[in-house]
Amino acid sequence: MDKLIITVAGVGAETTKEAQPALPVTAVEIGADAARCTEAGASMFHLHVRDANADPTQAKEVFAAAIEEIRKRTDIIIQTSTGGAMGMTADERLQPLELDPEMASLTTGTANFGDDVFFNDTALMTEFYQRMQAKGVRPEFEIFEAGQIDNALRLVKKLGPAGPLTHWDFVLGVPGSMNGEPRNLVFLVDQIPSEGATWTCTGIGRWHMPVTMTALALGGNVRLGFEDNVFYHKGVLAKENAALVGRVARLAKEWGRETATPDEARRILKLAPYDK
Ligand code: KMH
Ligand code: ZN
Repeated sequence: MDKLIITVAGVGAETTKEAQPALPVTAVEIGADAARCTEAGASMFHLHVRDANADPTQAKEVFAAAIEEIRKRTDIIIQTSTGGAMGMTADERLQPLELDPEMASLTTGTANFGDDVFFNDTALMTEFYQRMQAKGVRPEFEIFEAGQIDNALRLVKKLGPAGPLTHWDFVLGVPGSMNGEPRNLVFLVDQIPSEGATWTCTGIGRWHMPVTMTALALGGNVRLGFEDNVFYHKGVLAKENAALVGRVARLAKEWGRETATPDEARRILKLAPYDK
């Protein structure tokens, strides 16, 4: 079994400082947070950024500032979000691709998202996929609902691959979409190709630990962080993203599975080596 890749979704677009006072929002806070997470065992950072009011933005300059601060401190794989925040246009959401990140998220279908709708129709996902292919940015297919896997596989079949393997992230427990019961994760993992594919998953809110433990049992990878869940225990806030990373790293190690360093994760994912 490969070493465990822990991805940190440390910022998000919807989590507020009120809900989690330790949420990193400035470039320096995000850089320092990513470094502590690497130290604790993470190898990838799913990156959203915030403006001066801590509101979500997809502005290229704000991403560039956060990436610069991360890079001063850690070689963690940086995966920029193209999901952005609810209601953003496709052009807004695409901006961080101009910075040539190693990876970017790509949701392949529309989903209910709380009281909102996370809009990703065929035209949008096709454009996003083609832009990633053209730039050599590896997509992470973010799957909230089962049919989104079929959509992603259709894109790969029609337009060709966007790298030597496909990487998937099952996001379970968003109100309005699939929940994080073990049978759902088992079902989704079963739908992706058994060869040339890697996967991670995350449980939203109270689904964080059930999804994590199921992923470890299945030999998959894990995503966590304040975008997805702000609690360490029920009603007890996590002190920082690194605390959530550390717990999963310890659990995996107890089970005989070490965490991957960023460079080891690059090899597992067949990404280009990081040029320091
Ligand atoms: N903020 C959500 C609406 C992504 O980053 O690609 C979507 C999201 C997915 O966070
Ligand atoms: Zn995200």
